[in-house]
Amino acid sequence: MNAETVEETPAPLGISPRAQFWLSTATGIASAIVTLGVASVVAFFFGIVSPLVSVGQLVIDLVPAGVKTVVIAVFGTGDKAFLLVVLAVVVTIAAAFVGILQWRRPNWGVALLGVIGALSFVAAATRANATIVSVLPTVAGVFVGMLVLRALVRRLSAWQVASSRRIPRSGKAQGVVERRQFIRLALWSSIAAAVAGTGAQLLTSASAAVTAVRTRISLPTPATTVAPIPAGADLKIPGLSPWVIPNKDFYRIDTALQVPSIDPKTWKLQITGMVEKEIEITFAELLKLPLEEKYVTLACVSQEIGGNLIGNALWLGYPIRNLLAEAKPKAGADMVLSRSIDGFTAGTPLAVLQDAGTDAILAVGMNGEPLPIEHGFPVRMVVPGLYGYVSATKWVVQLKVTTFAKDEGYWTPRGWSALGPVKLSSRIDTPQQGATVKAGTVAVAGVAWRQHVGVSGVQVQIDKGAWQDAKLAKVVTVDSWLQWSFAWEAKPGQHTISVRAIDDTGAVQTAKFANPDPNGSTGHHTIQVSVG
Ligand SMILES: Nc1nc2c(c(=O)[nH]1)N[C@H]1C(S)=C(S)[C@@H](COP(=O)(O)O)O[C@H]1N2
Ligand SMILES: [Mo]
Repeated sequence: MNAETVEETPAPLGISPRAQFWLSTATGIASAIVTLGVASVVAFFFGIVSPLVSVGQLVIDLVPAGVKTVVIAVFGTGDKAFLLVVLAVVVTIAAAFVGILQWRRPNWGVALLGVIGALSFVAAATRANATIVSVLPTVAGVFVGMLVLRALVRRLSAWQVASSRRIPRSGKAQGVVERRQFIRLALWSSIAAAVAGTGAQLLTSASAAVTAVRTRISLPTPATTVAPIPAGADLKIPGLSPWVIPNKDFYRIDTALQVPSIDPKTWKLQITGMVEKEIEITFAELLKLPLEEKYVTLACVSQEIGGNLIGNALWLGYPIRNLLAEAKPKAGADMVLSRSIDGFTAGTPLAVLQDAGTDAILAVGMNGEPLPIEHGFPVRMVVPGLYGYVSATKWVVQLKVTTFAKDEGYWTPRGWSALGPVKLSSRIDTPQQGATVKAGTVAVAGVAWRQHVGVSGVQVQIDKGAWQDAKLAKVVTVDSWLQWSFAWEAKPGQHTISVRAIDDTGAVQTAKFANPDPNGSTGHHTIQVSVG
């Protein structure tokens, strides 16, 4: 063996360009974790929402209605999870960019972080009920994030400089100490921030205190109760939605990224605006009033034909008309703008809320329990016959008597109609679209609704044949949906099944297709099934 071949080729000096790229990316991500972690902890201590939530909320409020409709159509009630995933991806890319920039051009990364911070500042400052305190999490998080970003890039430079030299005798690259210092700072700062931030987020979103208060509430016995659900109202056919949807399965739609947690002790409702007498009522006072029970089906205007943004529940509450009668709306008023603590608003015709036959209520109970937190605890509105976006304000804190000319609800400037009466509609629950069923008698069943008007007939059409009457379940109230069933003699092959409803005025559900926006979808729910 000859001496030259034994000699090692010297290791390349410095950090390779590719490693520099990834290390500076990691630097940016570590700084982002620190920024968000510090912000979440500060937010927790002040009992306010963290920047990620306020930025997400701003996105929700700014996203064009069309995009939102698509997102809701695709992800349904998972729309917020989708937004969070998108936000996480955007934050990661932005963070990587900040790190790379700071590495290539010192202080540019810090400046970019400042710009991103400014956006978050605006998001926090423009939220409903924003105060000086609202921007503290952003300011603190961005400040500490900037310090960590600078420190990390400095250490990375020190490592780079040191590793460009050789250890005199061995010829190996130097910089072991600097490398260790960089990795230590990057790891410890991001682990500490991630743990503290996640802890703070969990404590905030679980709103442990309010959850505990809610479970201790015992609702008063209603002054007016409903009879038990009559036999025959719930057909109990496998695959058919139950007539009353349990709270845990009830659809949820709102713009709140973080569910408001309201302590009922501090809750009050104000009735203001065009009234002779302003009224304020506390939760304790509300519970002392004679409460009424009502079955009402709540429906979302965003529901596609055949969709499931609809549910029927037993609500407990107090008629809004009684409170309005006390406040005495002034002449000329035609709308009540209800406001949630989170800034959401709905514009409801004053006449509907005053109508003795409509039973619009301030609800405190849902299916025998206090309202679940995500369904509006402690108090929400429920108005039979109107889509949720113009009537069913959750976490409601104010009713402003006003006019449609002067005011508009949250969704109106976003392209949805100011008025939102529920349209006559029906749905096939079983069999499901694309199902294979056995030849013979098949139970086709579903629901039909036109709250506050009532449904008097449901018809089924097989393969474009004649419309045939379905059997209706027992009607409990015109304010709730109605189940129906149809015994279909299924013959082998591919078949199409459509459904339409007829309301109590004799109107037949239109076949004309319409998208949910601006005021509710129309068309017949139609499914394809194979009979084997
Ligand atoms: N505060 C608040 N209340 C709200 C909303 C909202 O975004 N924020 N969305 C409304 C809409 S669009 C619907 S369909 C119903 C849904 O009520 P649920 O989530 O209890 O089913 O709530 C209404 N009340
Ligand atoms: Mo809705």
